[in-house]
Amino acid sequence: MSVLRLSVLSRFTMSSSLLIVVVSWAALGVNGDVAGDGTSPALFPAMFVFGDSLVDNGNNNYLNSLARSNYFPYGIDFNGGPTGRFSNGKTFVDFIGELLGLPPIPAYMETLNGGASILRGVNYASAAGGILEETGRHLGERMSMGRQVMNFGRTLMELRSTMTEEEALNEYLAKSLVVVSLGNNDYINNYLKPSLYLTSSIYDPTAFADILLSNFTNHLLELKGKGFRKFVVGAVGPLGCIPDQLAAGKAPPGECVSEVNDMAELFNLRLRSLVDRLNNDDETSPRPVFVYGNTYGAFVDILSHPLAYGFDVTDTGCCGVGRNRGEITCLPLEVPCAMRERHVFWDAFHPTEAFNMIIALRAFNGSQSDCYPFNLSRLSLL
Ligand SMILES: *[C@@H]1O[C@H](CO)[C@@H](O)[C@H](O)[C@H]1NC(C)=O
Ligand SMILES: *[C@@H]1O[C@H](CO)[C@@H](O)[C@H](O)[C@H]1NC(C)=O
Ligand SMILES: CC(=O)N[C@H]1CO[C@H](CO)[C@@H](O)[C@@H]1O
Repeated sequence: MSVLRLSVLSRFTMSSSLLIVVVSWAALGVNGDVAGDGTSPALFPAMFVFGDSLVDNGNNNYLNSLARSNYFPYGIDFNGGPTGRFSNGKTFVDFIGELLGLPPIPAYMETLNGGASILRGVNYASAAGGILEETGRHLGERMSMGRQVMNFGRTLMELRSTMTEEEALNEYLAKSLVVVSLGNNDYINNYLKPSLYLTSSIYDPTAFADILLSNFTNHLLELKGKGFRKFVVGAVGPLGCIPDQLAAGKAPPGECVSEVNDMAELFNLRLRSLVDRLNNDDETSPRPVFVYGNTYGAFVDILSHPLAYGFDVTDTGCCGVGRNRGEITCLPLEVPCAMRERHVFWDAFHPTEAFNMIIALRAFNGSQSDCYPFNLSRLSLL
């Protein structure tokens, strides 16, 4: 961590406000010595993660799936090499865990049969998985949101046998953080693939966003029903800007595919309203709190002012083949670009570790435009 922190410091010298954030991160003692030993006080007792390849930390290694990344050069900057994370290094959830003072959270598949401790949280995320069951089906096995929530049910049974005092378990669940980051695949591996999926011939973008949100809400309420109270739900990213979409040549040079970004914005506006509705309508006690993580806004900000964040390549993967290095995603043993930390995108679909860290910092201690109605640092105090 300390090496990373130094390189981050020098990278951010152009942006004094970010520099302050990074320095205060260091002051918090978030480094290899403190975080990760599992004994330091954390801001939440545990973190449970539901998501897709942006945050999958190895679940798909155990599935019969084309969406896997447990090979070099994935993990080239990760201590220990390839793990199944779709990045050169850490995911934004890894960084959020560090900022919160939590030890690394195991992948769900690694917790089965007592393989890893579940007490500080579990990550259920699965590459190619989406809100809808069918999403990503052409890539093979994956775990949808519904399946991930079901899998949490299994963890909960185990937690019940560990924490036999009902009150202690209830308090643990109510204080734990739930991170949900899903929906990207319902676009790129469903709605935007009309030759493989029917959704775009049945629904216009508004109706599709409504279907997604209605399913999403049901699953979220299911998690609430199991006792969770603190949720952060991530926006869908500006998918029209990823190398995979740029490689299709549907945008003028130097621009993103605006109709794809419009779809993501439609979804995100509704997601933000959903957060308001869930926060205002719920009278149960303890009152649940939902936070909207505006990864879309942060992403667009970084793509519009890359130099301020230390990036100079915003439209091309660091690893991958063809136009924008986005026609074929990062291949086994492919030699990636040299300046990984100056690239926003690692492969055709996923950002680099350098980018992921900024997103995590903004979720942890960003303003209302990053994290609405407030950031994770505040959420931890409730
Ligand atoms: C969070 O942000 C506020 C306002 O920008 C700043 O004053 C504070 O030091 C930051 N805290 C941490 C822990 O980074
Ligand atoms: C994040 O929330 C904390 C705690 O409420 C607050 O002190 C801080 O200013 C917020 N960060 C920003 C950048 O607004
Ligand atoms: C789990 C869930 O909510 N599934 C629903 C998703 O949306 C479709 C269309 O509205 C419903 O038919 C499913 O039951």
